[in-house]
Amino acid sequence: MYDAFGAKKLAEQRALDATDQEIIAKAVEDGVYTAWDRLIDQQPQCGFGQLGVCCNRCAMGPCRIEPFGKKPDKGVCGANADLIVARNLLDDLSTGAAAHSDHGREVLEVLLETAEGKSQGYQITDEVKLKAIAKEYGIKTEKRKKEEIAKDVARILLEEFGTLRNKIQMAERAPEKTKDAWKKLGIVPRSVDREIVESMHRIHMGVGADYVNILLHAMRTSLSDGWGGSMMATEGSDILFGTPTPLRTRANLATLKKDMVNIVLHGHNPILSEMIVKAAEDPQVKKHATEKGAKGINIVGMCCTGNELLMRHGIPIAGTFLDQELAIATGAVEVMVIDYQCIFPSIAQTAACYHTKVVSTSQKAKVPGATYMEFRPETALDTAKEIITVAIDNYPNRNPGRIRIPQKPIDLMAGFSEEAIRKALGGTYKPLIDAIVAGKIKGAVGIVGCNNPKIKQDFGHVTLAKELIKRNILVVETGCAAIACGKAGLLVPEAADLAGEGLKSICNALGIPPVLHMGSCVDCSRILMLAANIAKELGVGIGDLPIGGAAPEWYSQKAISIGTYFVSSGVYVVLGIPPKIFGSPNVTNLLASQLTGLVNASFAVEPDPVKAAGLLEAEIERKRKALGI
Ligand code: SF4
Ligand code: MSK
Repeated sequence: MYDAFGAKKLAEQRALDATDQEIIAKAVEDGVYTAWDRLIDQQPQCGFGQLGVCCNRCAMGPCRIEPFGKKPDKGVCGANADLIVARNLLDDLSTGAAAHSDHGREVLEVLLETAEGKSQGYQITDEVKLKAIAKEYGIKTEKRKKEEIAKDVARILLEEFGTLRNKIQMAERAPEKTKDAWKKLGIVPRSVDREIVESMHRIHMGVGADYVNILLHAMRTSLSDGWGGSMMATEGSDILFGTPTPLRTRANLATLKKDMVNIVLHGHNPILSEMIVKAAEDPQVKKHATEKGAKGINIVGMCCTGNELLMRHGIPIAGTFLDQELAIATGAVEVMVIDYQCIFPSIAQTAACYHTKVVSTSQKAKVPGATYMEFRPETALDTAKEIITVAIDNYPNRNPGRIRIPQKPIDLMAGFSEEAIRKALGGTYKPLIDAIVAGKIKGAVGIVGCNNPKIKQDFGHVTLAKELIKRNILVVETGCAAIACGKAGLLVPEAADLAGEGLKSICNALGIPPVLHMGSCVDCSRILMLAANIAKELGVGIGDLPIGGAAPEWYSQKAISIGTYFVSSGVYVVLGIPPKIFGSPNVTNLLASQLTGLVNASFAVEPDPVKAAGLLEAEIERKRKALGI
């Protein structure tokens, strides 16, 4: 047990943000068992697992390979370290690609049901995007109602998950040179489900034994996510809920309100969270809240469903992945609504320490101890109102003595979709390209991904972003990385004062922050489109651009897929947490070095964010030199 002083010290080690530190200390004093405590209890973590050389794939195992040339050097089936590491990596990557893509499929299913008039509460919001995608797919738009067009668009996109079309049309958006590299390597993605199912087949015992061939399929599967499932999630969500445009909002745990019914929306898919936001506007629902003694309903986001709401409606965001338990530990959350991905399986046990109720909503993601309220498009708005009612009825159950809400939310600017960035530049990327050519901006880096309790919360994201902008490198972000930098005050135009002179002058001229929030994890597809459109304007491949990517605090299998589709598309990626590949020097060498000759990009691992900034800057300089600028 820690006294107040010890709890404060521990909190300072665990998180960068002052509001997080305050609530970590409270959680420690309250005796709440969080991810940081569970990590300590897991020490020492298995060395074979960390190196990726354990295999539990079949009933002849589990097997493990001695990494330093000792016996056993093969599993019972004869698999060596290269194969075991490559198969494990493909397994993880395919899990991540599946998670993104299944989310995308659900968005498209709702789009279809909306077009057919079968859903409740949804509508087609961005008709311009709907028609642009229809055109891309050869769907007639003249003299047709938007619902008719949407029906065809949803159906044709859903077909890209299956195998009949055998082609992902959206991957055609990549520049010719990038696609040529994919063709040469035989990694053009054919369909979302096909690549993922084939991954599962390939990693079965006795199928693939060649690690190179397995890794090539990993690249293809990741491309089916980035240029397929994730991109469809983004585009489908934009059609339904609107394409984001710049707006102002606030972040951190201080967005929770003392005298209001607090509802935290946690997970990934906007099809749920959008309806809760809509239902909270209902006058009857609002009246109910005041009858229970609250001043109103306060909805805040968390993780990527929070990012979706923040990007489109400016709903405040309470925090990142590692804030989910902290939000509950404020003692002020009536309900945490969850859909799926990045939700701690023990979240309901954390909630049981306070009055908070966890409401799970997806058939795919039931959680012991949570109240299950199934969310279906046909009854979406009714269910959303019922969920809010649960929260309101729980408000009087608060224990005032256990509530602590930090004082100061931080302002931020978000909503930088690819379309919004282009518009801010005057409809063309020329001003940005000119600034890059002139050296005012050296290049750009996408910082993405999660928190991981192995790293002080947000330290990797924030330190790296600050280092890069100081070096005149524009930063674009998604996921928890963007929330972290929002909490740290980097997502406001005034943060340009922290940037180098060149970047600062551009940001001041455009009134934008030096770190741009581009959305949720699936919205990494927006970064792909940004890179693709700039490359096309220049007549080069994505691999030629002076850009990079980083995931300083990643934990998720989805991040493996994201990192791999960036590298496969030509973007050098630095990881702050080592992937589980170091048990195979061959796999490591291929990913960290040989890929450069194939896609002009590779992976690097650098836990120190200042050194990571140096690596990214060196890569940007290499590409600038090759472009002759
Ligand atoms: Fe062991 Fe091979 Fe089975 Fe893996 S697939 S558990 S290495 S026997
Ligand atoms: S929520 S995948 S912790 S970014 Fe997308 Fe954050 Fe990573 Fe989940």
